[in-house]
Amino acid sequence: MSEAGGGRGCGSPVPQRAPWSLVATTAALCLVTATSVWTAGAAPMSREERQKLGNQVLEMFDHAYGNYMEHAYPADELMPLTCRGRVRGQEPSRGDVDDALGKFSLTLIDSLDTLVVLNKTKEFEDAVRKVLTDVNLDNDVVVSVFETNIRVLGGLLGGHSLAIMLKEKGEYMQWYNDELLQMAKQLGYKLLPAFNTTSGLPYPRINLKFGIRKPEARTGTETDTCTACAGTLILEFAALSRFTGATIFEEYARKALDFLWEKRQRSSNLVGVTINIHTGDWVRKDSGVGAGIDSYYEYLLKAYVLLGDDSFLERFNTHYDAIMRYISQPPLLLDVHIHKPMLNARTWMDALLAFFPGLQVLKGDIRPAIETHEMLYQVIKKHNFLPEAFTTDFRVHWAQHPLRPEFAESTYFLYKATGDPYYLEVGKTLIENLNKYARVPCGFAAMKDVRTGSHEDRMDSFFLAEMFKYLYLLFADKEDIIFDIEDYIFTTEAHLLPLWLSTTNQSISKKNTTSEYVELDDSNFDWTCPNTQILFPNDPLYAQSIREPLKNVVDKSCPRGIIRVEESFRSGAKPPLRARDFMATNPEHLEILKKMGAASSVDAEDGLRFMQEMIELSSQQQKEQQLPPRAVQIVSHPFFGRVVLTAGPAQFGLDLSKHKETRGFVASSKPYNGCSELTNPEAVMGKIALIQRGQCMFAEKARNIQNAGAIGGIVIDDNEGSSSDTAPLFQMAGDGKDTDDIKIPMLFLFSKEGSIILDAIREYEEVEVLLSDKAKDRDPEMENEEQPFSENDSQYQSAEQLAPGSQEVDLVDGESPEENSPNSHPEPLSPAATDNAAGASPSEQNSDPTENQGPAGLDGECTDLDNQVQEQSETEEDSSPNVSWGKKAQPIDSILADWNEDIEAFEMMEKGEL
Ligand code: DMJ
Repeated sequence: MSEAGGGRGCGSPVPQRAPWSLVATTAALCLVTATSVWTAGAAPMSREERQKLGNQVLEMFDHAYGNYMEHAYPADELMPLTCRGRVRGQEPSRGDVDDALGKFSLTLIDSLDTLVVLNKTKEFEDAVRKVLTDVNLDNDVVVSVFETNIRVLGGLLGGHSLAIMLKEKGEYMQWYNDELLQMAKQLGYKLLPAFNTTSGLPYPRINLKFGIRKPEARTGTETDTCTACAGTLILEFAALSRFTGATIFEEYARKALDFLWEKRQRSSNLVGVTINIHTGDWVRKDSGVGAGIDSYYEYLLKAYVLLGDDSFLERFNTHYDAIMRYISQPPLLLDVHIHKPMLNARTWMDALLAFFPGLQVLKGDIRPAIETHEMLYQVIKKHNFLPEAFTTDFRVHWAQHPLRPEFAESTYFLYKATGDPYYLEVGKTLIENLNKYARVPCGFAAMKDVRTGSHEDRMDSFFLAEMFKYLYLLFADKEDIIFDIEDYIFTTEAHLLPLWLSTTNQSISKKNTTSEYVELDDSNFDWTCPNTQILFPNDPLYAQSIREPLKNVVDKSCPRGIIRVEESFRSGAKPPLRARDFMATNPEHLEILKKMGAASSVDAEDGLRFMQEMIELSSQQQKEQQLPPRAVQIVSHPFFGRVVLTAGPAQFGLDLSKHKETRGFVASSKPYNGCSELTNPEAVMGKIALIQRGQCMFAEKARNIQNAGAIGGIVIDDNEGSSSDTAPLFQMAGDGKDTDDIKIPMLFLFSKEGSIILDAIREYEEVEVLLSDKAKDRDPEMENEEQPFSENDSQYQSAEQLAPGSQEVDLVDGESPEENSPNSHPEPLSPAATDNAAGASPSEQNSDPTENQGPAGLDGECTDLDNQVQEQSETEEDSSPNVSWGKKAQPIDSILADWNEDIEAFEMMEKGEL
């Protein structure tokens, strides 16, 4: 660890040497690596196996980076399903997420220092040359200031940091003359106009060519920004100032941080998610450690580490204390209101908070880090990836997963802190899941839906900037890396900045900032640099002993909104009534309800939370009455099941969630719209028919292809350019008549996904697909299945077996086909019924035998299949006459409207407090 100069090391004077050796700020100033021999718990991993896993990471990186360079560069990102570059303006807009794309070869810049960490020095040299010759930072494009800072400015600075390191070593980069730094400076100046506000908080977006406000800039009218957006600049901006001597960058970033600190809610010491950049009013007053705030906290602590300024540590510690008091409900981290911090603001958590255990390690607070990490790992084991959001009882709330690196980051830091080989096993699982579920022939594809295993045509640059670094470093020994990583600090995008910056151009740090220098007392260093011998008192099983009680927290306990449960029990009081437990027929519940808002402030808080939960529950129930998405998996050569397309379900035909998947070759029907008797029955017989959307009802198309002998149907949207990336899930409704005669499964693909199949037919002629509720594992077996399945194969459904009305189905025990028909339900399923009826697919339930020890009911309940937020039901040409979704929610609507009024009143009251 480099502690020379102003960069702070451990505040604690306690020596922390043998049997631990210090690991530098890359992991934590106060971190330790265990060297002792493990006597129990996870078995130690041999050097050989670690090397094997490290090599696997290298191979995976080559697959991702190689495909980007071959098929996408100079575009910002790779689209791994269609194997081309994502160029902004040429693809349908995805909203804010596109603001990271500035036509500046984002993925290349974000990958620069990863190449060096992964020992690909030659490739790094080539990549730097490409950046210098090809990248233009002066494009007429509106970009996010935050994303451009962490990915591009950070990428250039990380590249520069390692370029000068290599040059000094004397072999590579001898020609390098600070060109990346010059580019970084140019970009820094381009971002500065964003800070032209009275508060000093930056505008969220800027036009790279025209800046802010000018009419041609097409930005500058925004009033709000997120806290992380304004508070995640100091590392890159200070590094830029200190590398170049141009003080202005560090000054601006400090001013923004000073303003946020001034605006913290003074009684709770928390910050909200979004803030008005002109008035400084909190716009969203909920507060957590995930989306919108995350890296603000990260940068306070790391700014202290990099710059050695005690005021940053004081701020961090003040916030951390508040986080641990209100937000941390181990193993959960739940958002609260900044003015009423005992009041939960949500009943779900987002995936971005997975970085927090890593930050807690840096802080030196290991126990809660281990607990939260363990909880997250159990969620991952259920769904293979961390869904973007999940509820307090571990149901999927938002089902996407864009290959985020936060969990790998925390895993790496926890391994460095504890030396527990358990974390190596966790890393191994992450590698396996990425290869098994996200790897496609042209890179790695984000998960569109972790429940179905379907993909999105997206590989974000942070996947290369962060994921591969943390995974590689997890398994690497010191000698596997060509420089001493302990001399650097990771930015939020995992770019490397050298610690020696702390002593360079130091004088600028105090200029023009409003914060006063604070002499810290000892309490600020509590937990910061724990004596590791106290943390792990001669007990190599320390981490395991913390994980043990949480072993089945996700699978077994199914906590139903663990909110202040601990406190209630501690004080002997009854736990508050939760909305989802409420029964209108229960007199005790009615009594509690009456009391809410009337008596003490605690009752009032309970009442308000109850109302909010009721509203959330009601809208959730309405969403849950929609059918979940389905998957179309291309299983023939050269896809071998690796490409999984998100498909819309049908409210008629075979329900794939209850029956075995349908597998078959595809054939286009004639006429293509499938609106009349097919003229090519011999071509679709025993196959999955492709039909174009439009001109008649979906049910009519289904009947026509079924009569021609098709075993399934895929309706492809006729609206050119439509895609599941941008459109909400589409559900095909029936025709208002009895559709029980339709026995084959029908799925819907948007035009972009449909064209992936059509292109495959053009190229390979024979294309075989699997229609299911969840993608089948892409195991090596599939790759050996180059030959079509034989007719003896149990999954192969021949035309004879599948004459209309006689197809082979895998029934749920004891149910008749009629009972299984989606149309046989007299009413929409309640959320609980949906869970129990659909449950997890057999493959999920069997994936880990140790996960299935609890009562089946509980397991089923906790397993998920909640529906995604963005869902939609539509009929073909008119509104659906046979759908009565949401009926049950009707009577409560008027109550909810009243409650909404109450909540608004409460919020006005809160404003008064401001
Ligand atoms: C990265 O770009 C950064 O880590 C950022 O701070 C938030 N998360 C994304 C990746 O998930």
